[in-house]
Amino acid sequence: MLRLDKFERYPLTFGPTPIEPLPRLSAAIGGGINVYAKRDDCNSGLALGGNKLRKLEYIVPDALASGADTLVSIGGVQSNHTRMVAASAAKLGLKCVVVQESWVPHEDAVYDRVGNILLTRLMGADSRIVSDGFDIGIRRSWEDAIQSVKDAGGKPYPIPAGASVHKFGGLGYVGFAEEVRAQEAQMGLRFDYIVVCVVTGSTQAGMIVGFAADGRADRVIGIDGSGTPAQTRAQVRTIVDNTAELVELGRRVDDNEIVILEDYAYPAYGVPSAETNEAIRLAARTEAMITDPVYEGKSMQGLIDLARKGFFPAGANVLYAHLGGAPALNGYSYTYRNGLTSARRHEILCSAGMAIPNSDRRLRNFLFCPRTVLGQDPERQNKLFVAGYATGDSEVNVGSREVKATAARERLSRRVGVALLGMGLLGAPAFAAAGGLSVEGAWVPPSE
Ligand code: 5PA
Repeated sequence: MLRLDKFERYPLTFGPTPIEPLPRLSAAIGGGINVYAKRDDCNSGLALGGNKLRKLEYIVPDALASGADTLVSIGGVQSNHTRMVAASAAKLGLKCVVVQESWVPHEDAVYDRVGNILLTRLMGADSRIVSDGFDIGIRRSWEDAIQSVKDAGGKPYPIPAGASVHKFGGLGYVGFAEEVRAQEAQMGLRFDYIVVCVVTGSTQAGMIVGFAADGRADRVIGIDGSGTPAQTRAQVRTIVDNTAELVELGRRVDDNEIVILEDYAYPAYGVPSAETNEAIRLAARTEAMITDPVYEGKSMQGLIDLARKGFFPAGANVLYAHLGGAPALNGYSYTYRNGLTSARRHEILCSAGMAIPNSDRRLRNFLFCPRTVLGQDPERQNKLFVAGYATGDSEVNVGSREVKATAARERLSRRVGVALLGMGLLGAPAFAAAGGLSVEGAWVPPSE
């Protein structure tokens, strides 16, 4: 029995979060596993909620007891954590200073104006953007902010990045494990694995301690989103030890019980890969479950990849911990400006009877075809849809010429309305004239 009850908790959440079966996602992933999500993304009415509130519930009593008048914390420009600290401060009637470092090498016209930072500003926090890059450790910029509050005669209460290396940072997710155990009893099942994104570490660390109580510490599969996994692992190790002692776990958690997979954080913290984007779209398309490109999309990508590699035995119950983070999507508007993934385009084109080599990823990325062209909209049936982008890659060009020929033949005989032209966009009007069609065109970016 873990001694979480020793610690005061200030309620910021609605209470236990629902566990939702995801049958359509499970079927789409394959591998015979049953995927469920624990919806910590829907845990509160405070500024869209998320994992940080579970942690802050155990930190706020300490902040109030300290007599502080200002919460001071730190994160990236699109930090969910600083949004949650700003929300807690608003709710408690405290002031709030948050340092927003330039953690992410990502550019979008509205990145520093929408999503998390917009909400943070709305809630009255003093949000200070600085140019320092990504680092989950203790930061000079944060110490400067703490000092600035003191200099102005205030009393700061410091909360580190992700609330992680705070002495009580791990407690909230011990509570998550206790909650899951109670829900398992009600549901009459047991989760074989828990998949969770890890960056600053206290979410996973708390879970590890919580699930260590019933022998499942190593079933908590951390998917690194930091891109600096050695530092993340070291931080998880420290938080596990500290938290285990606080709740009197009564034993040391072994190093091999701390499972962190490093394969999904590429190309960088906060930057989604094509595979992350496919995972985000799959969860959205099958379950209307929205994940973000920084954290949850990467853990979703990890879950999907592990399932497809056979990591989970058939029949396994896999609990995906959805920790929130969707507001950041607004800062990626350009990334998701096209409605369809390359894979989906490929599916659609194949269903229109076109032979497109599945193996050629670059070629698949090259294809573009809006849904409406394929016979759903009679208005557009007589249009030749042309897509292409200029590339110096000769292989792609050779492939596209073949596809062009096939597509054009199909197009003209079946009057489906699709043709693909690689190098030769200029040829489109000729094809169209031959078929008595009008032309629409679009340029496709080389990759998602
Ligand atoms: C974050 C963190 P930990 O930092 O506890 O490992 O949690 C990772 C994580 N999912 C997972 C979401 C939605 C998260 O926001 N976010 C940080 C932030 O500043 O928002 C702490 C990095």
